[in-house]
Amino acid sequence: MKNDRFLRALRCEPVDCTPVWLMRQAGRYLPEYRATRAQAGSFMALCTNPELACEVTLQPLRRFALDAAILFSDILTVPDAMGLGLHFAEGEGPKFRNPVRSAADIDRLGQPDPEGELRYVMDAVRTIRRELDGRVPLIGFAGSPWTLACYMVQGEGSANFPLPKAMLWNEPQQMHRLLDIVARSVASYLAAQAAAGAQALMVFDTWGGLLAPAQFQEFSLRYLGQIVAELKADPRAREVPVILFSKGANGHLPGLAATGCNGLGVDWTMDLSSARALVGPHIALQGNLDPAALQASPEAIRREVARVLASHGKNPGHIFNLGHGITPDVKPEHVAALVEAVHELSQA
Ligand code: 1CP
Repeated sequence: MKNDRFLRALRCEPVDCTPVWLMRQAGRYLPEYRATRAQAGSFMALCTNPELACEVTLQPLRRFALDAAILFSDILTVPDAMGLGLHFAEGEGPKFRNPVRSAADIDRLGQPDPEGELRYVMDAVRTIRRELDGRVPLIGFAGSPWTLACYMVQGEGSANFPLPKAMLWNEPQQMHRLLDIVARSVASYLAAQAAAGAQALMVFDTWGGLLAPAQFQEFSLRYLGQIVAELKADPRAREVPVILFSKGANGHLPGLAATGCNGLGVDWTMDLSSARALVGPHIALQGNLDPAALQASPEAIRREVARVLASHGKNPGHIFNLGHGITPDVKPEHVAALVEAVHELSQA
């Protein structure tokens, strides 16, 4: 590995400067991504073609001195492989043809074979590892059971996901049956990504913050813990560090840390100094610049980077990232300013 800063920081070992990667670093803010997506014809055509998925994974690394690559795919490939029929209507977000609305719908769900229905993802991981040639580590990922259940029950994106929320109060046993099969599917999918070459694994719990504390424990945290436990018991994944990111749930960082994961994502609503005080020194923290700061001038971005770095301080275990994904309206020059500032200011 030519650049192992990201993996060292994830193990809370000393680094020459703070490693940085960005959620959604491959995506629509890059003109070369838009060109490759147009060539593929659709987002799913891009995801299911390992050569093109590899190409868009590498595009941001050609422009910026990022310290990790993240597999180009989507969290919704797993429910698609469970039979829900993912599609993207032009100009709209993802939708499922067969959402989960009843006990009978849950009975029909199968656990996908990562080297079967999801083989295209494993082939993308193998292709990217070969093309990266040890330059930087590759991060594999999946959605959390709760976040995937939100889309599976609602059938599409939503601001507050009323249907899955109604299910958790009206039919909690059905929601648990759904979360359990999704958790087993996600654990086996992540272990297979590790076997195919992913060097770190991240679980995106984008909608964890929609839940009140008691529901967060019961419907999100419990299944995140089940996934970490399964990965740590699997010889294919045992040595591969796991990062959990529950957006909007910074108050739950101690519970998330207690799962035995190696790193935690932090959104921008809590300072890293406070997050560190909650979890102690032995777990890495990843974050947490407000993604909207990328709209500001390069000078302002540099000041905000300095503030985030100072909030964590010089102690080991910080991976710089945004508090959520890059939006499509961001100028690539502003991303360049961010990455440069992280490396320069953390060295000084
Ligand atoms: O039009 C396009 O080109 C599609 C836009 C797009 C992209 C670039 C989607 C559809 N997915 C992705 C890639 C993607 N998604 C990655 C790639 C790696 C990288 O970070 O560079 C990752 C990690 C994801 C994960 C993902 N997909 C999450 C979790 C992280 C987060 O941002 O909160 C979620 C919630 C999704 C669902 C999804 N997929 C796509 C969209 C537009 C959405 C959001 C839908 C919604 O809630 O309305």
